[in-house]
Amino acid sequence: MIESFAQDGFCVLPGALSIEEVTGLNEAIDDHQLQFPDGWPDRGEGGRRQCVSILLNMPVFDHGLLHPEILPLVSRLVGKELVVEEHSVMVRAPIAGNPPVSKWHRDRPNNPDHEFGLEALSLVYYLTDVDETTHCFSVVPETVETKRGENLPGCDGSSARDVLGPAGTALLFNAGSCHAGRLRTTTSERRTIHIYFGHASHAPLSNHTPMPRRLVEHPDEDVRRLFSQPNEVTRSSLCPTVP
Ligand SMILES: O=C(O)CCC(=O)C(=O)O
Ligand SMILES: [Fe+2]
Repeated sequence: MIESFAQDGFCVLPGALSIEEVTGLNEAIDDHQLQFPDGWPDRGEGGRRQCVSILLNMPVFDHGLLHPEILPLVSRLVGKELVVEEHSVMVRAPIAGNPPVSKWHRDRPNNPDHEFGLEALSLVYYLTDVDETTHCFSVVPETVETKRGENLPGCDGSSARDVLGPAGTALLFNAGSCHAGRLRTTTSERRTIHIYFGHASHAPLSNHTPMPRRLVEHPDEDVRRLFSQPNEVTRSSLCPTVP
């Protein structure tokens, strides 16, 4: 997996979640959408809704963050300063007509000083089956030498690879890689979890996700360390009330 990540800037992890785990997560999403509809704003792009606060209410999502087989790989890739930066769930609606064109982009810069060129690492879980008839995540392979070099190619998606797989598939990608959601005319909804990891000594990557107290103040020191670089929204939600 490490070699494949160094070669392409991403790797696919089949069967990362069991069918039972996927079912439990989808039920939690259904419940959350009913209880907290305002937490699911429509972000355009042919019907993309994304919730950044589901962790606060649904501890069933902790497993994907602390996954016993994936977290060691994440730690090996990012290094000893590993922290969790962002967590969200995305729901992309079916599209009856022509889909909008894909928006190719890099979420973050690459980091030439890092062994794998990583400023941020993203972990995506598919919670619905993804194939040629559904929306999918698509990413352009780039070697670690390219990412750490001075002549980063443009980002037009022409050599992108579509990541397909059943619900429970996971994907790790350098958030500095060129990627997009490839949207299709489809009757299927696509559901994904998006997690970003970064470095404790760098500024927080975003101010989107409030991390829950049960993780920030977790009894296990190794877990606490993952949440030791809280963004502002986390700090403000955890601080004691000022009279
Ligand atoms: O929907 C997707 O597969 C990609 C989404 C994405 O690139 C992002 O949220 O930054
Ligand atoms: Fe992105």
